[in-house]
Amino acid sequence: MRFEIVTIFPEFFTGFFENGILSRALAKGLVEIGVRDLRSFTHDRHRTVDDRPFGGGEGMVLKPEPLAEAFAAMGIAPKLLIALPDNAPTPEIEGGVPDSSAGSETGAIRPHVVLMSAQGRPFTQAIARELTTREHVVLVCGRYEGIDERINELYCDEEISIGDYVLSGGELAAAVMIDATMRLIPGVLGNQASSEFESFGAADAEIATTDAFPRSQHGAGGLLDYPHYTRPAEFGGLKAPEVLLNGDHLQIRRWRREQQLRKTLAYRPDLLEDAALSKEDRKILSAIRAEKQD
Ligand code: 6GU
Repeated sequence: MRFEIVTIFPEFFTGFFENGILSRALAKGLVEIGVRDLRSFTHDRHRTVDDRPFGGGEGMVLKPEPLAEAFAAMGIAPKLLIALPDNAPTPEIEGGVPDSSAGSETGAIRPHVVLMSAQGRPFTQAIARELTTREHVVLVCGRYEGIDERINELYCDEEISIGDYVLSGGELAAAVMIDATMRLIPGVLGNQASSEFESFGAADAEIATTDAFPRSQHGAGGLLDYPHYTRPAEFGGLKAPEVLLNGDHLQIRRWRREQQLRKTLAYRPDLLEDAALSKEDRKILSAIRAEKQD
């Protein structure tokens, strides 16, 4: 899978590639990342990428021409905005932007173009999973007040936000999306199970109550993860929970499931609505809720 980042801060990503899991994925060739410096697509002395907003107001807006040139350099033509009859000839595009069939002639798939913006649809684990089905994803990092909306209309397939807060630019958001997505690519994590079983992973509510084989982790079922402990058994005057030390794997699974339910109820009760909950889970939840009423 290939990610292509369009940014005015290419140096922002340097350290990010050296991150353990990502650097190994890059070395193994499972992930490729390209960074495009938006300023290299300017032609004036000051390498101008922004301009004042039409209609007035605060801040600056990324101007369309350097972005359009960056897309052209990646072989991405503007989408056709007008629905044409099947037999209609390909229209000429004003301004001489390259032909949109460039990709299909070489058999290449059009990259999936994502605009990083606080106005986008909220990024989730499900979107990360969806992105892993794409061969080539382009992430456009906005800066200042945003980018000229015509670039969004002409080139972008979707607009994604990483949460309800305002960042100074899309770079951090792009890094977050790449991190969350690349770890779901088969072969990237040493233990493929760990991506499925942590918070927001695959649903598997029943496993917590089955007494099948001992397992180190169980299905999260759309819940938050349980707390983890390692040696020493006592630290800072606090003991690791006894149940984790006694080797009874069924008891351990039950304890972990209960912790997941407790944590989710406390921090993200909204997740319980769509979570795959067993009868046993619902019993545990009622008990936790009853405790609180005492
Ligand atoms: Cl993707 N960009 C910016 N500028 N702010 C954000 C964001 C993205 N996601 C949340 N806040």
